[in-house]
Amino acid sequence: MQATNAKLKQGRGVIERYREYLPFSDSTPIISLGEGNTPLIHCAQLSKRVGRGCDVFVKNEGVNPTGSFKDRGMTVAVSKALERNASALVCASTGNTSASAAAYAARAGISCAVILPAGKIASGKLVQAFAYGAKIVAVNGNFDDALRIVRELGERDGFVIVNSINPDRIAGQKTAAFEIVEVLGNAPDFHLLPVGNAGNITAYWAGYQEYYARQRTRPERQSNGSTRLPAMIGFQAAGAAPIFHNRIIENPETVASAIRIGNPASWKQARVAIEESRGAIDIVSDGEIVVAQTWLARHEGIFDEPASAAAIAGLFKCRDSKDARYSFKEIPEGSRIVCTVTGHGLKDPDAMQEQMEALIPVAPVTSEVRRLLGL
Ligand code: AN7
Repeated sequence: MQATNAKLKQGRGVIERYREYLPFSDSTPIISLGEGNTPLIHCAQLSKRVGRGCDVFVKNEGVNPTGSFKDRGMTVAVSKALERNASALVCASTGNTSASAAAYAARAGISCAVILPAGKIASGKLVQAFAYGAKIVAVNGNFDDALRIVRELGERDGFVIVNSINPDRIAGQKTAAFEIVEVLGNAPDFHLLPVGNAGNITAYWAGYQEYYARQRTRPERQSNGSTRLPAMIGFQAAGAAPIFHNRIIENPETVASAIRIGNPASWKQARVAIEESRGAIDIVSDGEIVVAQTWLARHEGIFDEPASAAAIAGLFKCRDSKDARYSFKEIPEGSRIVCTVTGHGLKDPDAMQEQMEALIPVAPVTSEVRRLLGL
């Protein structure tokens, strides 16, 4: 059965690859879609833009099975839910958590209820929740209202919350940091990522710390070890920046609907990650986000969703702006920088609506086409 074994290996997800770092016993069922093992892409144009011989890498989480980093946490949360005989999942979401929860619930053969802020979910993500057969409730409120309701619904019998307040989600998501250390041979000097509910920055920091601790206690495991810890630099959208401003934002607003969150669940843990790593939390405007999204697609061939582009906009800010909380002007020569692209650009096609509408068809005549191409 060699062919079968090869196939099984190819589809291995984060639980099979990192079981010893996860809360799993031999009898825990595994619900996986082959998530993780995403490319860490060296970006020549981004590196040039930063200068000083720095190398910038993008960890492209947009190529996960449902198109975002949430799948890493969901495979663990749903597998653990099954171990506890759960019959239903529930989550609040700005879109990606619900897409991922719905897919893994379908795979596990259990039901999934998703509570969404009405009119604020990117169309690609809403399509996914419908496709995977979730029970969908839209509330006239924002994500923070939806999460409050989910908490109030509570962990009733057979019912598991799969937002990042569930520690199994964080445990799964920390595997992205492991993969980065393995590819680079060490942790990077800086790690930039968007911050919404602040679960991911918490998870990455946990992952980097865990590999660092292992290296110190078990140095024979060179290939898995890291001898440094990165500075964690998180970016919020300017209109949805509770951690940056150190206060709850009642009516968060941003084009990056995934991070339109005013009261993050992992606020304290994010603060700890930023302080312990000597990193920073900063803001980027919607305008900067849109520019960065287009720039990355056109210069590196990586199409990310607006929330993810906040990290790229943040990189530009660190490089170019006097107002940056963290300046890359004095960055040590040859530093390694990783930016996480958290979700795929196809999730949010509405962002390109205007350009798509401007496409007026012409007669199928070569001379017409030539004229439009300016040839
Ligand atoms: C693409 O789906 O909160 O700071 O409900 O979808 O860990 O919340 C999504 C968040 C960044 C922020 N990038 O991560 C949800 C949700 C993308 C996202 C974030 C989200 P966290």
